[in-house]
Amino acid sequence: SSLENEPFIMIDDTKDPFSLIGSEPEKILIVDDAKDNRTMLCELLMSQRKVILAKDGAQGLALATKHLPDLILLDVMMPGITGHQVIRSLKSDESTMHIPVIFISSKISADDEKYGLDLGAVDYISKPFHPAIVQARVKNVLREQRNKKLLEKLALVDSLTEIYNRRFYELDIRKVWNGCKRENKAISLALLDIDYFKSYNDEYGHLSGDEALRLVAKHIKNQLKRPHDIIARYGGEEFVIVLPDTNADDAKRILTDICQSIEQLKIPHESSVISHYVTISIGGATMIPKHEASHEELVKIVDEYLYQAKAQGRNRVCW
Ligand code: GH3
Ligand code: MG
Ligand code: MG
Ligand code: MG
Repeated sequence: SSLENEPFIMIDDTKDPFSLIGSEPEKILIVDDAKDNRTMLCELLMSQRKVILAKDGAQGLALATKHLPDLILLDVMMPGITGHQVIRSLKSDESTMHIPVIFISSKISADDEKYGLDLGAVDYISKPFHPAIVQARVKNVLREQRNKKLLEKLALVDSLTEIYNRRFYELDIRKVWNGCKRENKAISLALLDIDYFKSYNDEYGHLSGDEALRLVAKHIKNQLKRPHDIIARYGGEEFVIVLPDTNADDAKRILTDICQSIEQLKIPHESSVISHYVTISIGGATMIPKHEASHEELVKIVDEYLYQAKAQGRNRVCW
């Protein structure tokens, strides 16, 4: 069924990687041991969506983990693993626990339905099913799911610069830290601060300051090529860069390039003491995470190096 007539928040989703509403068709996994049911449900739901079919619980679980669908339509009575066991398994796995599940079953007593909802299903459809009811309920759940994803992304993106925000950084650094600790890999971190930005605002006005912040953020983001390297807005005119699995030499080269390229952007800054253009100072450090250390200690070191970069004249990387 068409999604075109639905009321929906309009967001410009051309600004990758934060295309806030995915343009990919939604994926629905149908798990039912009766072939006729699978065929009918597939025909009902396939318009503008991708439908994946599983003929029993085991296959359902495997396909759910592999495809991470946006919705699962789950039969209850199946030979082997029942629908109840399938949903328990889905809800106990971090990667699948957030996928909404709708039961579709001929077990239709109030107790059956309550049991299914208690297991974490978002809805319960009785068999024999009415085609229009299946379509309407699926549409509702998918809409909720889209809105939820949209809000989750909005919560992690800085609205001015459209790079990640501090909250995303806090989540990301924990994951990266633990990952590098497990694999005994180095992690490099950097704090970046725009030089004499207060006087930039004084000279050109706050709106121009905002524009300069956007330009600098976008430029740095474009220079980070590997998918796991991230830049986030740390505070006012400060940014943080996380480079997982990156040794000190590589990190120094990347950050030196970034520092130089900002001055080469030639954003006029006539009241800067050290240049005619906007420049940044960077503090950086590399660590192999150890049991006793935390990522906060790395931040502390990096912050001291940033202070040194400022003290030594700005527009430089200190290590
Ligand atoms: P330094 O070289 O020592 O970093 O000097 P600075 O002037 O950049 O340092 P300071 O921390 O004193 O000033 C930071 C300025 O950044 C002050 C604040 O007005 C400006 N700023 C922070 N966030 C924003 C923002 O979102 N938009 C604009 N336009 N300015 C901002
Ligand atoms: Mg069945
Ligand atoms: Mg600052
Ligand atoms: Mg500054």
